[in-house]
Amino acid sequence: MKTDTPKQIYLKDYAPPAFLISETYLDVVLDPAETRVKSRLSVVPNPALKRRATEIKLDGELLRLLRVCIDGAPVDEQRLVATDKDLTIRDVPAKPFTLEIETICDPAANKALSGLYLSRGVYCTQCEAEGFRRITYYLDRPDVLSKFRVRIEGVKPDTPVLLSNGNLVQTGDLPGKRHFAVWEDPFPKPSYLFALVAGKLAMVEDSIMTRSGRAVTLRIYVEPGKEDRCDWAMKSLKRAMRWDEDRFGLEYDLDMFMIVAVSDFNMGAMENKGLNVFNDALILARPDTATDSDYERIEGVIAHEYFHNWTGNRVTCRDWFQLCLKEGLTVFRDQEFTADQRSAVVKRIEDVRWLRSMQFTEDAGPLAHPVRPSSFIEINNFYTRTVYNKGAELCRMLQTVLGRDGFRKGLDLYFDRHDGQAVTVEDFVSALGDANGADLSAYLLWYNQAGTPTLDARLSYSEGAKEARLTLSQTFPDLPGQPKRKAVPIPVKLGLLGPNGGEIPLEVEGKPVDGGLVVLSKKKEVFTFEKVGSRPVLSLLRDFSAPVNLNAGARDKDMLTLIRADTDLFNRWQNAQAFALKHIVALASANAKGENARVEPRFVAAVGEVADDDTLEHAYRAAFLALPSESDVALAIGENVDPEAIHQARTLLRAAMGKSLRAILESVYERSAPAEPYNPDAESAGRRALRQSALSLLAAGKSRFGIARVKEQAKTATNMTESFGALSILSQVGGEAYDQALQRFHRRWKDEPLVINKWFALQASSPSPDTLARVADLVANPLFSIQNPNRVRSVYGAFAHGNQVRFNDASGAGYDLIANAVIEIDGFNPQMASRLVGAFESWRIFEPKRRALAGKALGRILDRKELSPDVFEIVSKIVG
Ligand code: 0A1
Ligand code: ZN
Repeated sequence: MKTDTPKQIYLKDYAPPAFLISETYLDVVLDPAETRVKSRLSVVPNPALKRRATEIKLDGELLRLLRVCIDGAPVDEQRLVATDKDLTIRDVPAKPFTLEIETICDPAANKALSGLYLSRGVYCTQCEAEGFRRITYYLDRPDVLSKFRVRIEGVKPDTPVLLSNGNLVQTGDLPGKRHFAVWEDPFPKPSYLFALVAGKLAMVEDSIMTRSGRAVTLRIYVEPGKEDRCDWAMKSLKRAMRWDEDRFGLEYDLDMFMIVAVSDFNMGAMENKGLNVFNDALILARPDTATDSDYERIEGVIAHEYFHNWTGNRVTCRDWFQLCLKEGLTVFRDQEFTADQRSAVVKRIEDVRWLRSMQFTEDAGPLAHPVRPSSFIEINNFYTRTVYNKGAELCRMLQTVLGRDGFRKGLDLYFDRHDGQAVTVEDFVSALGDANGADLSAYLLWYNQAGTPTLDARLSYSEGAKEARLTLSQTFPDLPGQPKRKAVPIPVKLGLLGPNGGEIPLEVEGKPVDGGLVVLSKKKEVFTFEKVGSRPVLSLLRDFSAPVNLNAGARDKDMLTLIRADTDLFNRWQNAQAFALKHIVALASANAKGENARVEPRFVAAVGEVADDDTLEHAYRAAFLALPSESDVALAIGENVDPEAIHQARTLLRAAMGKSLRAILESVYERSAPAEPYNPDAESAGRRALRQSALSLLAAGKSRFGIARVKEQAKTATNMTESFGALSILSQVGGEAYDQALQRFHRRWKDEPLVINKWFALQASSPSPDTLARVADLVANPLFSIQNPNRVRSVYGAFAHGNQVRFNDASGAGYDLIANAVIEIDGFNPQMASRLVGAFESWRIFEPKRRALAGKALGRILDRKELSPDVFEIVSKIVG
């Protein structure tokens, strides 16, 4: 907590560390309120620096300092200066020395969940980004890599399991029911990858043989009694390990890989070397407790954390500005993994839908920042959609330009050059370029500039010359506080469709266009395609080959052709979304003006054809039926937004689809049943997803068939996907059936926190006017705890981030509810508070009355004296 204005940290001020730590020995004696940590550090003046420093400044927070020794001799008080952030030791030797420090920390009091804390009696650590400094004084920065040896001591009955990174080298019993374990990690690592876990944990074990023939033991640790929910996580881990060998030639490097699931965790999971710590929501799954989406997320996050072992751990970041180096690349890798496990096109659709909705919103608002930011107050605020997901898009773009093999060659060179190092985005882009004899430096602009470029496309056709001329140009939106931006290279995958929907071969200057890819490398460029027999329809930005806003000015007729007949499945969906978006915007505007709005029957019919087409995958058809969200529509409108009008417009379109497509949807529902028993695989999940979309539209259209099926499904479903799916549809229908189903669900699952989170989230996301009152009840429910991040996300998070119409309620009560929660949570967990307050990022796009109310709520937060730097940074940017 602080009262003065927090300091900005700048990338341009990066300086290498004055000292390195070649070896780190930690002796941790666990105790809930007084954990004692003795460190012994082998400190070496940084040989790369000319000037020798005479003092060393170590990071440290919330520590009680007991003792400091250098080379075995106590350092007297005059040579020590401790603040609430660091410890400076003066007159240190000019040659390598041993530094010993003894401190005490208080895990039980740690509700910020950064550093060493207790989660339901289990000691665990979270050190990224700057949590290690809450365990001991250290050079807590990613460019200081050290070999760790850790001794953990605790009371055996309370902490029978003692874990840290690397290999277990010694264990032993001690008097007084105590015991210890010593772990050694042979790989030098930065402190943010350190982990320690101790507690009463059950374990599930498996093993895998790496492709070079090394046996690796795989262990998942969970709360006792939850062992039967680890099967999917273990299977996913094994598939991820194999995939990384096959696709990128990357093998695991220790004899053991461990995962621990904990109930209190600020994020999804953490890639600590050899000892990943997970939010239990991303490990535990059983058919009756987890939905298909949970299974897919578990698979993806397990893979993500595992892939970090190379992209993040073996090659790490020089400083936190380079965060995208590990996160963007690792998200890209997990996306590719999921695409291979499931349907590639459906995965791409899911990722693009999310990117457009979430990252484009961030990039268009007050929190916009480059994929590699140039300054920050609190690094924890930069684990963002931009760093992660736009960062992944940049890797994908580079792969598109280099081709899969070229990209692989580039990554091989990156690991050859930089294994064991802490590097920058420039190092990454250079390795990709050098391996392919290409100069990719222009792509660095993508890393350094905020904002989503708009790609304009105009196609003209000359009958006489048989030529199609495509004019591509780019612009950046005005963003307050962002400098003028330069044109970026934009890879554009495209196709031209002939009169019968057939692909016209692309030829420019007599040469075929490889992979249908052109690159716009200036502000504006014209591409002339030859030998085009008749006026073609343009299929643009296939595969979403660059993260841009597309303005193709296409005619409705051409868009409908593409929805029906594009040979590229991704673009069929992309055009359907664009059409739907334009359509809902028009309906909302008519609605706001009190005009009569008419649903476009050609669009509904085209979507119906796709839904009915059994030659297409079920999951793909389900994705097709999902309309853009209300916040997507708000983003497209961009100013003076009336969320009620959007809600009504979207509801109207869904009801019209449900009514007009009734026969198709009923038949699709009947013929898509998955095989029993429940199987979480992609094919069965796709069938369930399509049935759910069909039922949901049928219910929106008030189909008796649909509503009867939903009611029955809510009572009889034997898996969580169908059970919760039915409950969600009932929440749209409302009335007694919904209330009864909610009660039944609660009775059945009240002892299962992960399932009850769904029950909370569903009610908090309801557009119904009584939701504000319900949320007040939910947070008073004994099952709610404001200190548990999953609970906070499922109530406040679901409400603020996922319920546009009620969060932006005309009364302002939604804003007040969240502002109060932010203030309360900031008192103990700033990271969680600052994520929640981010929900206000779009406040300026709403109509004046709502804007005024939101501004007032934000002002109330900013007026608080005791605001964390985390929340201060976000709110001050949002307010502008
Ligand atoms: N590196 C992890 C995410 C993570 C980041 C920060 C955390 O605490 C502030 C925790 C986890 C990942 O990408 O999975
Ligand atoms: Zn990550």
